[in-house]
Amino acid sequence: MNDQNQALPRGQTDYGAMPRFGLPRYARRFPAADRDMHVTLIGPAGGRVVLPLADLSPAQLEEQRSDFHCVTTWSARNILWRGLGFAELFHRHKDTLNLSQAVQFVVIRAHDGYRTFFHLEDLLQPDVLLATEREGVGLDDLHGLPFRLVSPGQYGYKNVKFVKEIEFRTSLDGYRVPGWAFMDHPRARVALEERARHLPGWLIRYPYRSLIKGTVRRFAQAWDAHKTAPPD
Ligand SMILES: Nc1nc2c(c(=O)[nH]1)N[C@H]1C(S)=C(S)[C@@H](COP(=O)(O)O)O[C@H]1N2
Ligand SMILES: [Mo]
Repeated sequence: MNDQNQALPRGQTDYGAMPRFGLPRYARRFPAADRDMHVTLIGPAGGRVVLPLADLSPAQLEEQRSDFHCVTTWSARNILWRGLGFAELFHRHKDTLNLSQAVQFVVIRAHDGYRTFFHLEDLLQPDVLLATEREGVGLDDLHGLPFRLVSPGQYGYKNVKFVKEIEFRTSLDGYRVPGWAFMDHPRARVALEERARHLPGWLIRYPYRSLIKGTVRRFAQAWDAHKTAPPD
């Protein structure tokens, strides 16, 4: 994963950079600069742990270089992230949050309204981070302040920006996918080309690939407008 010469996963193309990207409806959402600078962990019985960004010490953070794979087939290689190891976070707060064997799912919600769900085992992989820095600088509105999930084995849409809440659950009852349900695969593992539910990954590459150009443009235009907007 760290080797630049290593082949990309099936269906992916090196984009050379990491453009601002996502579902079109999130293009114009910029979680306000004064958002809460903490992440809330929620247990299945409603227990909560609040982790303020300001309380993290450099000694707690891990560094990682990894490739990033958007489901629409663009990839960005060798990105440097720093953050809290997810497994470490899980084990540290397991007892306080009552995270028994029955907890098998996780829902992550973001400040821009985005959300997605996980099988807990995918988040306990050793390369999953709750990142606070990218390329040596703190995250910003572009790539997901205050916390961003980095899960290199899963497609970009599981790499949640602007993380607000991490909820540990025993079931997915009552959970609603934010967009079309077929687009949110429960696992979204890049190695298995799990791009979408019910459809073979290789098939959906083609329609998805055609969306890249327009989406990058839309997200870049929204960002430019946001940067040049006069302050309220
Ligand atoms: N909160 C939030 N997280 C998100 C998204 C989003 O729209 N909102 N889009 C996802 C998708 S589809 C991709 S490819 C990456 C894009 O990350 P970037 O804008 O930092 O390149 O963020 C993912 N995480
Ligand atoms: Mo994506």
